[in-house]
Amino acid sequence: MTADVYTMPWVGRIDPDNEVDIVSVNVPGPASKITAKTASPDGGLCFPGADSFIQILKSDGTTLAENDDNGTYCSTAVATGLPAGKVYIRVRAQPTLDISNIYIFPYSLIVTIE
Ligand SMILES: [Ca+2]
Repeated sequence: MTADVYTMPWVGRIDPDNEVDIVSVNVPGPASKITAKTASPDGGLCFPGADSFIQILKSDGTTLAENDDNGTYCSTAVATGLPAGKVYIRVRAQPTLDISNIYIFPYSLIVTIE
């Protein structure tokens, strides 16, 4: 899986429409918890045109956790019990939306490892 290595702060952009961003994160294990959430670029709430969808993936592409809306149009996914190694975070527009050229938006990605 091709991915940029996550660094904090992370501001990305879904552009063009239907773009998918993937970043990698190393967790220390043996039972790590990772929380990945999107926000607006300034860390605030997402708005209807910035409707992100987030997934935490294993290196084989298996989904560990995913979320569309966390109470706003932003997304928060949490995966627990992770062994040491690399996980991937995939951000895209909410996938059931198919209206072209509307869901182009910047976002920030906040990753916490415990
Ligand atoms: Ca959403």
